[in-house]
Amino acid sequence: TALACVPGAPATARPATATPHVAAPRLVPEPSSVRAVPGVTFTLTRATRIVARPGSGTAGTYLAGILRRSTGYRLPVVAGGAAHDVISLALSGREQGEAYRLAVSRTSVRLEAGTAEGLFRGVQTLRQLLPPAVEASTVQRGPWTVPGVRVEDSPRFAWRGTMLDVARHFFTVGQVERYIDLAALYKINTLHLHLSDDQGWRIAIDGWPRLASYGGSTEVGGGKGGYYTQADYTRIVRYAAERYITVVPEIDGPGHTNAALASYARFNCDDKAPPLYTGTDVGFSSWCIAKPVTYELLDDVLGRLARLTPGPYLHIGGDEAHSTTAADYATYIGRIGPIVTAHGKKMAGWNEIGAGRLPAGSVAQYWNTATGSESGTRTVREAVAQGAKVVMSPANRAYLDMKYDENTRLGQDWAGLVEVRDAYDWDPASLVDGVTEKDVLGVEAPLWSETIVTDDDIDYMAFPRLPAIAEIGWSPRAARAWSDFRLRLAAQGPRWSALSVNYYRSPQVPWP
Ligand code: TNX
Repeated sequence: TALACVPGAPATARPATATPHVAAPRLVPEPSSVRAVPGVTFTLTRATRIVARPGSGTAGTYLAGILRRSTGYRLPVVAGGAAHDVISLALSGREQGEAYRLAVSRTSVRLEAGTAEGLFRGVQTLRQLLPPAVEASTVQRGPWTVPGVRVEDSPRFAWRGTMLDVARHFFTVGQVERYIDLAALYKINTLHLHLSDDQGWRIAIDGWPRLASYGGSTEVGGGKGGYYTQADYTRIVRYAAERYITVVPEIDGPGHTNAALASYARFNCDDKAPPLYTGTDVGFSSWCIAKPVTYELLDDVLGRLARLTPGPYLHIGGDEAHSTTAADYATYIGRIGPIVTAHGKKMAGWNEIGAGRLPAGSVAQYWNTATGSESGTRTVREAVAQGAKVVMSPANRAYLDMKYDENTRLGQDWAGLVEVRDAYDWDPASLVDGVTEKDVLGVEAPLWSETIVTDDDIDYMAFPRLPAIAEIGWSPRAARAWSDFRLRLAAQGPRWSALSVNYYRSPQVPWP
């Protein structure tokens, strides 16, 4: 809007209720409603206390953990008391689910929500209202001011995810936890872990020890790979849960199964184990559809994961099964669905699963680049026709492993180059004919790791595109505009610097 061009005016598209020289808050994702309270600021001091009322879960201690490191203040978390110089977190009957409201006055910051999860989402907004240095891991100089503001907020979609491919390159528990914290700042609530692929099997399964010990022993490029013990996986699940993030584990099949096929000769139709694979081709492997052992294995694996995973979904992959006939593929989906259901979970899978018979409550994750009624949209429509919901991850918009431009050192370009604006400027409810708002469960940004090795690599590809996808998932359609988003994104740059996030300084964004 024109406002953004007026010096001294708030650089966002909101009404100019803020007093001059007090910039409107620059939040990502944009809340449903933000009203500035002119002339008011709250200042966090050495004496500030965090009042976390009963039922507020981890939100208070999580906030304290962040604020203590950078402010050096004690910031005790207490259950009640003082009305002044406090940040208070309380449950209220006015909101539900992830919704929250935040009110900043001269003497207090008041956060309320219907659930602990809602309070946790609200804490992320409060972090972004504080100066960027609040994100540092060492003590910084204040003042620690929060602009006077009233925020009312709730998410547009229930599933706001990111996927980490720990199969092509293995990432340690610590690396996954670091990524969880960065995602939490943008109100991501789902972590999809791609636990198996041709290049590696990454989770120990009782009774099938060679899956992890041999199938997990390498990765793309021939490095030493790795796998999670069940205790490791449980640590990740718990760490995510403390941030109100649901883990969705994926065991891919019938394609993308070479690491498992290499681990046990009897999984193969010809009883011969192929060698381990460290390249980046796709589509060459398949479970043996006719063999009972395939389903004995899947029952054990999915049963184990169901018991270790509190969330409602098991992701069964189903993508790019180019070495499985169409008839075998349909047979396979028809058999794996009831296995997932028998273990008390709902089935998620890539959009191809729409070609098979889906159990009630299934989720199809759309990764194709086709739009409208193009042929590549057929399977997701078939899934919707069976009552499935859709998570949108179109590769040319939502894939974090696509290069930004032709100079990007990391990543791939088979789905095109994906600059920040490409990642942001689309809508999940109007991409595919027959997949409308009511069919869309949410959005997800997958980070495939053929070229991704270090934390710096993860950061570079995820930031700033993960926040773009997170906003698509959270903010009301009407609140989203690229011209405004790029300014709010720019304000995140100093926060990422304080967090030591190696982000991509896109030329589309006016970084400070
Ligand atoms: C396609 S998209 C894949 C992955 C690759 C990715 C690389 C999909 C469901 N499968 O196996 O890692 O492209 O961009």
